[in-house]
Amino acid sequence: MKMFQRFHLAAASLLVGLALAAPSHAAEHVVHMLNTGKDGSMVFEPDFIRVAVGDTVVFKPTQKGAHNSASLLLPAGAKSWKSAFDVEVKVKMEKEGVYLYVCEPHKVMGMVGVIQVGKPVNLAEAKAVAARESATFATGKDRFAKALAQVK
Ligand SMILES: [Cu+2]
Repeated sequence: MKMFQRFHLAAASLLVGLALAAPSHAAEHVVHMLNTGKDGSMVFEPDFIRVAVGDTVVFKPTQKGAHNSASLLLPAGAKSWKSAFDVEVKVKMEKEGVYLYVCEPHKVMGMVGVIQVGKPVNLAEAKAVAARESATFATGKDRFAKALAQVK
């Protein structure tokens, strides 16, 4: 009986070890495009997400309102994107760094967001571009800064 218990324990720890060693599957993260969200009108929700290299971000037109998602600033070597209005788009995040994106029709209302992929290697550049762009917004001027403040 003792022998069996020991074997059982060994088998169990081997299984746990295998589970921990198994490569994790790339995750999908959903960002909703909304006319009205927790932070007011015309928002991406959540407007900041931290993901791993290889993960996918899904921009969902949860409330239709001529929203799109278009990259504004990318880390070196990353592919830009631009979706059609009110059409879901999936973007695979393949390069490490900070990404800024906007809804083109509502950028002026601060409909913008930030994605951190791995280490924020281009944070200084992202902050500079965000500040320059935000100065041109009519409303939601602080949204880029609030999202970027969550980068770590
Ligand atoms: Cu929009």
